[in-house]
Amino acid sequence: MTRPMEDLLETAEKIRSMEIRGAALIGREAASALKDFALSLETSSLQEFNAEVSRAAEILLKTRPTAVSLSNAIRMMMRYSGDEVESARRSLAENADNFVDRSLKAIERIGEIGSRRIRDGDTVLTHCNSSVALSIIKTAHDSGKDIRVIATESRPRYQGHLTIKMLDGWGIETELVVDSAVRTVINEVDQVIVGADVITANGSLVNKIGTAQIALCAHEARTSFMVAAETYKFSPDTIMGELVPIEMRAAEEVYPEISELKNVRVRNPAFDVTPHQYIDVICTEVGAIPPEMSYLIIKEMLGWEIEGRIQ
Ligand code: RI2
Repeated sequence: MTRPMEDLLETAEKIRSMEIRGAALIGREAASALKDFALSLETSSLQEFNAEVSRAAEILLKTRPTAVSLSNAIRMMMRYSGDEVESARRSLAENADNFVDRSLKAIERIGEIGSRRIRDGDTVLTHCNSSVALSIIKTAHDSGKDIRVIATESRPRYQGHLTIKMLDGWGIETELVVDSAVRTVINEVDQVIVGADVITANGSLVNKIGTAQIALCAHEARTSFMVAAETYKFSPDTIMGELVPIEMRAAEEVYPEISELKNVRVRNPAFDVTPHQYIDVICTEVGAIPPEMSYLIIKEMLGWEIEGRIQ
């Protein structure tokens, strides 16, 4: 196996095992991995270059089936052009750099836009570990607002532990709760803020398992529910009628000794779907929008992806 392929497989494995995780980071790391692969590929045949890059893109795409940031990033990479290997390499590398740049700027911008919706003295509840939701929380804190955060553990992978360490580092008062305590604390909460793995054409949210239950609680308690999502988290495939595949992960993540039990199975879906009726606003880098506007975001921001596919 060639060195470029070994390196790419190593990144793919880190994404699969969640050593690299979080939808935005997955997209950026996949873009960088594909760029490094293309830059170090030893060939002067454009046909071979195209075939090898496509093969590498397929490997990355299969690592996490739900996160649309990954497929949108790869599709943006694969729009490279060039009539010989060197120009194709340069074009792909440029696409990768543009994606990474777009992602980092979007997260900062969403922080600014979303933080305006947080008031001084608010209590915010967040689930899992979303860099984009945390950008909003940190920006509000940095602008001098006195806020308090309630963070869920986010079983089975406990990404909530990452969240509380980050919040602690920023000096934000934080309380950790088990996932099932959300109904107990929701009446103290002013805003729920979560990230997104996918936003569908009808404005529904696919995010870490447990998000839909939190949204239901928030709806019942009349608590505002805000989603932080860059435009590359919106799914062009859903305009074409495709359903979002929900990743099922290993039983051992939930119950490590499962092999000792003969009559028990574990079901471990990584994500769930929150209906758009439970979402007050989606903060994107192009503005805070109602979920019902998702179709337009897909058409305007990712329209190239569906061009030619709508008959
Ligand atoms: P950012 C994560 O998925 C969580 O579901 C989180 O809400 C979402 O990605 C978005 O994260 P996982 O990789 O892109 O932990 O906002 O399964 O960082």
